[in-house]
Amino acid sequence: MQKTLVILKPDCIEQNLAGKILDRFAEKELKVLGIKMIQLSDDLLEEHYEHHKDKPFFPGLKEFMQRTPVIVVALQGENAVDTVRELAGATNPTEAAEGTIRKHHGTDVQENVLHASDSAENAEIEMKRFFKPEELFEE
Ligand code: 3AN
Repeated sequence: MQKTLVILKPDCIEQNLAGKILDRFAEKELKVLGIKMIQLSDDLLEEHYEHHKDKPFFPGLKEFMQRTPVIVVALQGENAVDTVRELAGATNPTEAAEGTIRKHHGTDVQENVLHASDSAENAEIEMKRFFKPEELFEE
């Protein structure tokens, strides 16, 4: 069993796609351990996108991620990290495979519907970043 952290980004919220995306996770038998809607702060975004902090697109990325509240979701299931990244598709929707969430609903490399942890190690870090222990309901 593995955990992963998903952020349903502002373009997802604006298109009212949250239910549809959560259904895709349920179809893969991923269980929700925690879920909440939050407005991302500058500090949280700077920590989460540390690897992009010096990139020219960072200010635009920050503005986009704060355009509406987002929904953060902690999931658990078999191979959860790879399962969700496969469902999501490539970062750039034009390069994403047919049938993936980003291919269907993504706009461009920035407005690509969701964030998903890229490793089990990062999933643990990201879950702690966005959830307090008492907000996660593990069996
Ligand atoms: P992923 O979200 O697929 O793991 P990362 O970690 O490379 O991809 O990028 C994190 C987020 O930063 C992306 N989801 C996207 O919103 C944004 N991003 C990445 N590259 C660019 C870019 N060249 N221009 C604008 N935004 C970008």
